[in-house]
Amino acid sequence: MSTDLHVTQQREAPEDRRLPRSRTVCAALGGLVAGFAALCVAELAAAAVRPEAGPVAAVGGAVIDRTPAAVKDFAVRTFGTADKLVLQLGILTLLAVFAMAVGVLALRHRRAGCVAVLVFGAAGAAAAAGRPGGGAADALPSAVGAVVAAGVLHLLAGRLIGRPAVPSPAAGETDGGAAGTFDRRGFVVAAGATAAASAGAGLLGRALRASGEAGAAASREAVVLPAPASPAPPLPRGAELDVRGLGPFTTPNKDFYRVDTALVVPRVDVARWRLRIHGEGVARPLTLSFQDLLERETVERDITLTCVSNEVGGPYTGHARWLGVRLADLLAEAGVVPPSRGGPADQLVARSVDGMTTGTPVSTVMDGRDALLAFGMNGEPLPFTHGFPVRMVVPGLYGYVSACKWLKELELTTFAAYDAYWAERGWSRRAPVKTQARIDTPRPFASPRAGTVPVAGVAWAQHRGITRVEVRVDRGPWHTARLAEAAGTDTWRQWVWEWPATPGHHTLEVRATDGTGATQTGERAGTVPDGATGWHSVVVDVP
Ligand SMILES: Nc1nc2c(c(=O)[nH]1)N[C@H]1C(S)=C(S)[C@@H](COP(=O)(O)O)O[C@H]1N2
Ligand SMILES: [Mo]
Repeated sequence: MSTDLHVTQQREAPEDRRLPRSRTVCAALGGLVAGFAALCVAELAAAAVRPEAGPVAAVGGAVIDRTPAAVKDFAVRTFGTADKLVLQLGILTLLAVFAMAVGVLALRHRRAGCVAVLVFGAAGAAAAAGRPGGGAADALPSAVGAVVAAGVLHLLAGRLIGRPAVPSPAAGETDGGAAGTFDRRGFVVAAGATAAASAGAGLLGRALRASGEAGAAASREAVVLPAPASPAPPLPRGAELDVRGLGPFTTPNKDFYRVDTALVVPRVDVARWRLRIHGEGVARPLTLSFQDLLERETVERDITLTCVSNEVGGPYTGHARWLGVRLADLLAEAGVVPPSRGGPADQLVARSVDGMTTGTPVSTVMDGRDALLAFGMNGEPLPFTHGFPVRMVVPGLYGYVSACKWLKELELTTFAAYDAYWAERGWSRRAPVKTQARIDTPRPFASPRAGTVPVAGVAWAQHRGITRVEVRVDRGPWHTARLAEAAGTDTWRQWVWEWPATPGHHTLEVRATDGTGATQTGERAGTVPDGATGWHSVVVDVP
C-alpha cells in the first residue's frame, strides 16, 4: 500500500500533492460503505430466507462447524457464553479490514476490487448453503449482498478515479492511478446516500425479522401446558440443603446453562412445527404436530442435564423438571423395535431445525428410563434458548448425544452408517455421564474463619444415582459427607460436610460414589472425547 502511495504521489501534479492520501482514505471508506451495504442487504434478504442464513451468522456457524473439539473447548472455557459474541465481533472486524483493503484496491484496479467482493460473497454463500441443514436458498443473502457491494464499490471508486486532468488514451476506466482531479464532494454524497440507503434496508430486514420473532413468541405465549398424566413425585423436602453458597436444587430457567452451536437462536412458530419420525425399521412413519404431542399421555420428570464440555468443577450442569411424552412409547407406536429384539437401527438421530444432530443409542432410549420429548421446563413452555417447542432429554447421557433442542426430526439409523454433529468432530459416539462431585462452597481462594466450615456442593451420576460423597483435606483421610435426600437416580444430589477448619492454607477435595458402587476416578482427563474425570479441588486460606 505504501509503495502504491509513493508511486501515485510521484505522478501527481504539485497542486495535487495532498490528494492521494485523502483519496486513499476515501477509497478505504468506500470499501467500508460497500461492506456495510452488503451486510444490510444480506440482512434484508436473510429476513426473507431465514435469519441463520445471514452472512455473519453463516460464516460464524461454518467456523463453529470446523472448529476442532479442543479449540471449541478452549473458546467455551475462555469466553464462556460470550464465545459467540467474540466470534461475531471477530468476523465483523475481519470483514471491515477486508472491505477497506478492497476499497483501496478498487482505486487502482476497479474490476479486480469488484471481483474480490464477489469472490468473498461466494465464500459466504457457500458457507451458508453448506451448513448442516442449510440449503441452496441460504446462499441468497450473501450472494445478493455481494452483488450489491460490488456495484457500490464500482460506483464509489468511479467517483474517486474521476476524469483525468489531461485527456490521455492510456487513462482507461480501470486505471485509477492516473493523475487527475477527484470529485470529493461527489464521492461523499454518493457514499453518504449509499450508507443511508443500506441502513434503511438493514433496518427493514431487522423489522421483518422482529415481526417473525414476535409471531413465534406469540405462539409460545399461547401454549397451554397440559397437566401431566404422570406427575413427577414431589421433591423430598430434604433434597435441598440449607447451606449458604449452595444453589437451589432446581435451577431456574434463566440461570440454566446454555450450550449450543446456534449463533441465531431458532424461533419456531409452533403452528408450523412438525415432528417427523422415520428411518430404518420404522414400520409406521409418523408426522406429528405440537397439538398431537400435547394430546398424548404426558409425563413430568426431574432430570439433571450435564454437558460433556463441563470441566471438573465446571458450571455446565443444571437441574429441571421436564414435561413431555415418553420417547419409547412414540417409537414403539412407529413400529421401532430395539436392537436387542432384532430391530435394525441402533442409533436414533435427532435433527434440529438449525441442522444440528445428536445420536442416541436406541437401546438406551427404549430401556425403560424416562427418555422424553420435552415441551415444558420448570412449569413453562421451553424457553427459546432451551429448545422451544420440543427437545429431547435422556437421563444418563451427556447433552450432545441426547438433548437435541428445536427438534424437528427423528431418524432411525445405525452408528455404522451415520455420525451425528459432534461425533463427526472427534467426540465419542456414545457418552454416558460420568460420576462427578463439585464443591460449591467455600469458593476457591475464600478465607473462611477457623471453626466449623460447611463444605458443600452437588454430585451427579444420572440414572445410577449418588450413594456416597467424601471430602478430604490436604490429602488426609476421606470423610463421608452428609447427603441430601435423593430425588431419584436421574438427578444430582446435594451434600455437605462440616469441616473443623484450622488456620492455614488448605486444599479440599471431593469424590463421589454412584449407585453401582463405583467411586469416581481421581485420574485427571480433559473433556474431549467423552467427558472430564478427576476430583474437584478447592484451595482456601483460613486466617
Ligand atoms: N439443536 C441443538 N441442540 C443441542 C445442542 C446444539 O448445539 N444444538 N447442544 C447440545 C448440548 S452439547 C448440550 S450440553 C445441551 C444443552 O442444553 P441447554 O442449552 O438447554 O442447557 O443441548 C444439546 N442440544
Ligand atoms: Mo454439551
